[in-house]
Amino acid sequence: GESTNWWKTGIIYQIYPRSFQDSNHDGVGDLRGIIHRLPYLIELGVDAIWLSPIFTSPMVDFGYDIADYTDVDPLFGNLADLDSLIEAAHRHQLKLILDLVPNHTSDQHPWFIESKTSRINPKRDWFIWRDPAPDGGPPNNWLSEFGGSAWEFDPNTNQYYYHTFLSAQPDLNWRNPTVRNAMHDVIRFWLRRGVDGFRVDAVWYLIKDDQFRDNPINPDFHRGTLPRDALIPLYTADLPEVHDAISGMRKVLDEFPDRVILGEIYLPIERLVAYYGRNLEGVHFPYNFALLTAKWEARSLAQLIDKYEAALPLGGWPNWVLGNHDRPRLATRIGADQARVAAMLLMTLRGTPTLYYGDEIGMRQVDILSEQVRDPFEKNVPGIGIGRDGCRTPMQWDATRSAGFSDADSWLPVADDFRTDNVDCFRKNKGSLYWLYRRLIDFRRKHIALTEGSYTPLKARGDLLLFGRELREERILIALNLGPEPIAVSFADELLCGQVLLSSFADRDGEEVRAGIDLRGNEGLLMTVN
Ligand code: TEU
Repeated sequence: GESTNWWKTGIIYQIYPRSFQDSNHDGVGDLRGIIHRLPYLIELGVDAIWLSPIFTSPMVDFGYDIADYTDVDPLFGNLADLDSLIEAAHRHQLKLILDLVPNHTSDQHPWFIESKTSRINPKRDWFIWRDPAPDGGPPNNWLSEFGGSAWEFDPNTNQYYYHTFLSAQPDLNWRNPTVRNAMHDVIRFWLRRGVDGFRVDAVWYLIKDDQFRDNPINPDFHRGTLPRDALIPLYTADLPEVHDAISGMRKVLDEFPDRVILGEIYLPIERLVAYYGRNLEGVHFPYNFALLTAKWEARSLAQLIDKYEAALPLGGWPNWVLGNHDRPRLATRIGADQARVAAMLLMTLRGTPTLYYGDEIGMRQVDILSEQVRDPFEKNVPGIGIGRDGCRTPMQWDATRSAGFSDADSWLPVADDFRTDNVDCFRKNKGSLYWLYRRLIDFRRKHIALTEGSYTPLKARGDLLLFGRELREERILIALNLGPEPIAVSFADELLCGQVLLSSFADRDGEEVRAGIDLRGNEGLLMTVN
């Protein structure tokens, strides 16, 4: 039924394909590599894999600049490899989600190459072209997310084209119905091939002001100075017409049974939830990135969770994220001790968790020497400390060369802790973060209160965050200690007793809980109570 959709009860695992597993000795991950590592994902217990883009691309933004939406880049393999991956994944009840990048193409995409040829080319209006300002400069003050003006001059036709990101990523014109249809065909192409859905890139940017009005000047626009919420440009993001464009894609998706469409949207919660659509005709859920920037403190977290729960539209399904390929690694943000507590939080909150590859082994943000920087964003806007290479380093499988990721030198350096911090070592150690994830994932599967149950905030005081998940007669309590000092938790007023299902230190299974319990520093506890 509706309430047991796989994308609601399941766990999504994000793979950055360049960095997961290399199979052809070029130091870059690929599809065959992912197939080879499927047993790992099955053992971990996740339900779906989302692949960052694997399509034909000059790789200026590592695949987020697409030159052919319906083919696989040779770096990653070919269509037959993708078919094999779909088939192998499905054989093990794993779903496969692809990354759809509808906002922009590569400047090497045939659509753009054609569009560039002349002002009267039939594809001219597939992109956003404007005359120069009277002084010959850009048409208006719109800025690129990746630094500088968002307009690039084309001397051949004497007009500028618009790019939200790099100039190598021209924006498609989503006001043009032909563009929409072309993207709908892309969606159908992959769904027919058996893909289970899409994570849709940068979807809040799809529509721009049709009068091309200047954005209000924001001196803090450049990244790193403010949380992103304060930086939403008025005329180039989150415009009302974007919802119609999204529901158009959703309709196509709904031509196929059991598929999912998830939106990448960085907006404050009040604006984010509009992306479910007024009648849930938008994305199945807009990614909730609140925990990526949240203050790691009990009261702030509790407030954030409450705010999100309260903002959800009726029937709108929640979700949570602790890391992705654009943001600094969790273990570095909050520290290795709290990464265990965070694992427990992610796997016990109400809503679909998305787990970023390597976070299950506590991979850290890697310092990249300036001469080794690969991220075009970091190259364009250097020195603001938010480069993305450090969270995209090779998966740490074992203690051999390139961490078992490749038998060649890897495209980004492997973290220098890889000899001790890797899957191979952690698998042998039942007290590891890896095993904590495995057990949490297993509990999530066994206790439907954790997937379909209600969420009840109970306490957020000092370093203690306490909440409940409940479904029919099953009642689970989650107590998290966000600090290094022990905490005595008392349930006296609630007359609770029960037993420990799991400590984040994995050494208290089955312990009795009577009217209260002691938490050690940095400990999380999962308990059943009656
Ligand atoms: O990111 C969109 C986005 O919001 C960027 O501003 C992102 O936050 C950026 O990486 C700064 O940290 C998506 C992808 O996730 C990103 O990897 C791509 O570079 C971008 O779209 C362009 O396709």
